[in-house]
Amino acid sequence: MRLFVAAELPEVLLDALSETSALLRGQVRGRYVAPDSFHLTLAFLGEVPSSQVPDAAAALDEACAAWPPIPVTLGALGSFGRARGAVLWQGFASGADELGGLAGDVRECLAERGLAYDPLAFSPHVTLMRRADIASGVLPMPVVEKGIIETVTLFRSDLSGERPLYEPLHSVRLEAVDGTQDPWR
Ligand code: 2AM
Repeated sequence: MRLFVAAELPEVLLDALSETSALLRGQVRGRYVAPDSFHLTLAFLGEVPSSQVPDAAAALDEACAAWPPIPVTLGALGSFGRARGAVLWQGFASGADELGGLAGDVRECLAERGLAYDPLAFSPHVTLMRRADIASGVLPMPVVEKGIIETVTLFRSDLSGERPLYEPLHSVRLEAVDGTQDPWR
């Protein structure tokens, strides 16, 4: 099965990303990611035998054990690939270093269990569109918002239907070690 590990996004960030996506709809042609599929990929494993799912879940548990919830702020729009067939995403204005640390720990714990992942350097982003034509026109200003990342999930990606379906297989909550209520302070 096709697996990846992603941080789930709180409602406040999903709403802001949906608003950015709605602004783009008036201006950019391409395939829009459905708002209920927005996520922040930490590690992409690709095809993995189902017998190794417990190892991947254990890697997640270990990697996340030391991480408290991570405050983040959405940032600028960016793109990967060709201007007439781009992956268009929204990045992070704050929290990127912590997200990089978490992604590094997830990847290390996967590797320790013999699980391979795409070694491309981690670049925190939430994909809003694929095959976007951004060659002409100006992109709108994205909606930015603050939120707290509290859940990391192992997903199965099912590409057999009209649009990708992401099925959560195992989730870990990031817990504040000292009982701090407000991670912004
Ligand atoms: P994305 O993070 O840029 O959106 C499931 O395919 C998720 O894993 C998608 O969110 C996808 O891109 C991400 N991903 C990361 N590396 C990938 C790769 N090499 N192939 C496919 N998807 C990848």
